Amino acid sequence: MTAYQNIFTQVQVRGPYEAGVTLPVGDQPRSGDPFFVRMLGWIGNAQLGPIYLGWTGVASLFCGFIAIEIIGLNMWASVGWNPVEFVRQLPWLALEPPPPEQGLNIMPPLAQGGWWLMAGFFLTASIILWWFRTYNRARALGLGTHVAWAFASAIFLYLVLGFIRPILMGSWSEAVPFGIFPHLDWTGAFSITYGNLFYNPFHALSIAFLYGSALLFAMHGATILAVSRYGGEREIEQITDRGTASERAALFWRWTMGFNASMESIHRWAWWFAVLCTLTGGIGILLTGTAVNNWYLWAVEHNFAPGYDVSATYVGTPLPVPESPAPPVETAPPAPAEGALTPAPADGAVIPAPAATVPEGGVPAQATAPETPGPQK
Ligand code: 07D
Ligand code: 07D
Repeated sequence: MTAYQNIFTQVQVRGPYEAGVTLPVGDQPRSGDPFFVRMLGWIGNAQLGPIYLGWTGVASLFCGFIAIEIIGLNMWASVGWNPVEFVRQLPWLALEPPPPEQGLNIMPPLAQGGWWLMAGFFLTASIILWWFRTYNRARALGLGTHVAWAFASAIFLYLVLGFIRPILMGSWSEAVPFGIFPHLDWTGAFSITYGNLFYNPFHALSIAFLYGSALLFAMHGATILAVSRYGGEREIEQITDRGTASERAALFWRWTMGFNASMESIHRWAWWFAVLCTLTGGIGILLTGTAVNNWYLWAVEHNFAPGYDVSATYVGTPLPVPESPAPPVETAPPAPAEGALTPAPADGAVIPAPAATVPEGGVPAQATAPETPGPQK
């Protein structure tokens, strides 16, 4: 039985090289002589090549190379051209977008985001050229263009993050920096700046589709591996021939959950989950700072987040500590209730801390939640 718990491809069929279908008139020939690599055969097809480059492929790689070059050289310059420091600090190095005072200037000084704009231009050109490649190659093979449209959904999020939203906000400084940890810092800061992205329903949808994609992928991958002893991976024949593999796979889920996807529909599920992850995500980012400034306050307004008083004063009456009477605690009078948050002083001054003395041994447990009514009758 364990022989069927296959994780890596165990059988590699070697035949003549697969040359591929005849290319449409006007297309360039495929380049490179194909050869077999056994280790590639463990994780995919053992045949490597030939590859179709075409002009979109060459142009995309060229633009991608320029972008990486600009980013890399800027990062290297930022450590004084020291190669050791460059490698050591690489995850923390950044190429930042223009500062806010440059607005949407497309010709800022190079050291003030000019390089960032140039790198962004070439990276975007590279990605879009690669999109055309996926579209054109699918057409050349007589396929549907589903891969291209799924990729377009990811490109939509990428463009929202670095191009469309910054334009709507009127400043390139809103865009994401290039850099491994710097782009994570940006992501964290973005969430905090706009009042916690968890309260953005589109972020929630995007997460649901992300997690859903992982779950579906696991279910589908596991199901097909589980029936590979019956030829389950030969999905096309299974759809038409109704072999035992397909039917057992379907029965497994019908018995487990009462419902099963079909051999075909499981791939529609997967496509939609993946596409909707970045599509809903892009909508969520597009709304942030443009239509909604603070997702937490938005959630309070829409009754799905509690409106705390965060003015650092105690709210509610002190609760007695079990077994001992609560020592008197001096608390400052509560701040005037002006909406959910105490507004920051207009002159930028620090909000004065409320006067509160802490008795020796710490403050006793305080009721910070609003008082709840007694049990409903
Ligand atoms: C496995 C397919 C292969 C792709 C890989 C990525 C580069 C970047 C560039 C050094 C699943 C290749 C990486 C070409 C090198 C320089 C300057 C895809 C697979 C292996 N992120 N992000 C990563 C990008 C955003 C976030 C890793 C790109 C948003 C979080 C990698 C973009 C936000 C975390 C990376 C982009 C965000 C990451 C691994 C573009 C919100 C992590 C990615 C173009 C969505 C994780 C240190 C991966 C990590 C991570 C690349 C955008 C958040 C460097 C190219 C602005 C929270 N991101 N990211 O495996 O380990 O993807 O970070 O939009 O925790 Mg990111
Ligand atoms: C980035 C699409 C563009 C990529 C392209 C690829 C190359 C390289 C090279 C192959 C990833 C180009 C490729 C150039 C090719 C080689 C070698 C897709 C991209 C075109 N979040 N969050 C999401 C969670 C928090 C924040 C999405 C979870 C905090 C921001 C996703 C949690 C804060 C943004 C998600 C969590 C925060 C997001 C991304 C948990 C930070 C976004 C979906 C459990 C403190 C993005 C609406 C995706 C978005 C996004 C998940 C927490 C910030 C579902 C699970 C509260 C700013 N978050 N997040 O597919 O769309 O990205 O938000 O805490 O912008 Mg989040």
